[in-house]
Amino acid sequence: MTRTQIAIVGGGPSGLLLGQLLTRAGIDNVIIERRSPDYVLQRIRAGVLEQGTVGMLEQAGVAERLYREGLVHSGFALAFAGREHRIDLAGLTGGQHVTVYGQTEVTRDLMEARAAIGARTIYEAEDVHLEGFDTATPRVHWTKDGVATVLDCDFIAGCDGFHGICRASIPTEAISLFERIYPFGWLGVLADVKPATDELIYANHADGFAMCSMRSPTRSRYYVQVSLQERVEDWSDDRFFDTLRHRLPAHVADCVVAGASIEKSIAPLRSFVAEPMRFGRLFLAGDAAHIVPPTGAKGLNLAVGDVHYLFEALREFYLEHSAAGIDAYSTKALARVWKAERFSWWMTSMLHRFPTDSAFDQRIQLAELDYVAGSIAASTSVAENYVGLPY
Ligand code: RFL
Ligand code: PHB
Repeated sequence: MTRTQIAIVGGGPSGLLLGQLLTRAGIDNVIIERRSPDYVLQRIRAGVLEQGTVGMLEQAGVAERLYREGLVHSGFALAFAGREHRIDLAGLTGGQHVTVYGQTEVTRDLMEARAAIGARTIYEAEDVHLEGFDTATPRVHWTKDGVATVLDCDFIAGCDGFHGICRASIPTEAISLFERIYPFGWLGVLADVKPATDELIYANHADGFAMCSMRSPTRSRYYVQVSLQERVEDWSDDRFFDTLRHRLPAHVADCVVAGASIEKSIAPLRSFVAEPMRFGRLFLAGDAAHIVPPTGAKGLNLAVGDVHYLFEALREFYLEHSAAGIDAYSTKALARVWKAERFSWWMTSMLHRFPTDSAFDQRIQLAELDYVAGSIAASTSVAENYVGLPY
């Protein structure tokens, strides 16, 4: 039997960042992760970081490479009806921007920092389960290499993603779930080709949404909306790039360089929130508590926002001997979460083709985009949400 102050279940970006902040504040923690480090690093996901996220990574001491290699973007484009409208993030928000830096890189930086600081991480932990988080003596159990371990702790941080066990361990009568499942997914391709444009493009097209993103000046990330019945095996690289080009404005399509995919996958789109984010001595953070469709680039940023609130609460508990922060955690985090849920839902609704859409619905989408393009007030609203609401 071993002991720690905070048992962190899940070694994705939420768990790793929380662990790094706690360790630097002198608060002992152990991360229990079901997968191997390589597996965690191979999940290609988010690419856009809010300034608040970058600030948190700096606070954790892991922003050096990000500052060197991350791409600062001060705008992005909405494309629709053969036109393009640039959202001038910097101009509309008093100089704010976002940084394009892959989640895989954030994860790698955090893993290396954790190894360097000598904090404990258990990878490939099997049969992880929680006990007594509604008492003063919570415990986490797991098995590794056939050996069962029990970890005593003060608190458990449930950072184990949407399919994790932490949220599922909370009695159903103590938790409310809010969900919207969208009738489509995103087929994403990563390829080592020069990006078509300098900034990201979100395109509304009668045949479905498409978007252009990137990871570096030589690595592109593209997505097209597909129905949930589609199988990745049926999408050759040629078919993908033909579909992408068809849905982009002609002058952008001409700049798309097709290349062999180094990753190709379909992600379903979902909005989901679990309330509250605390049950006894268990806190939920990141995808364990909420999911957004990727259209607003908010998932990873929201996870980091939760970690901000949770770290401050735990720091206050240990260093200032006050439980006020942990008592306020769920309420504070959820207020910001719901605003990002709204923005992500709205961007998704405005940009995708819904199978049930009538001609009326499609005209309304175009009117909405035209309104955003023509109104400083509407563009400012998009910009301030995209760069991230304050903590
Ligand atoms: P993660 O990354 O899912 O990590 C959870 C970790 O917990 C482990 N785990 C367990 N460990 C122990 N015991 C168990 N029983 C466990 N069950 C699970 C898992 O192995 C994993 O290592 O959650 P976390 O840390 O909260 O991070 C959330 C982000 O990963 C997620 O929100 C973003 O990737 C969402 N997202 C985007 N977010 C952005 O902010 N900007 C973007 O541009 C963006 N693009 C995206 C995205 C997500 C996508 N997909 C595929 C879901 C684009 C895509 C396509
Ligand atoms: C990405 O680069 O993977 C990406 C960028 C912006 C989004 C979603 C995904 O809104």
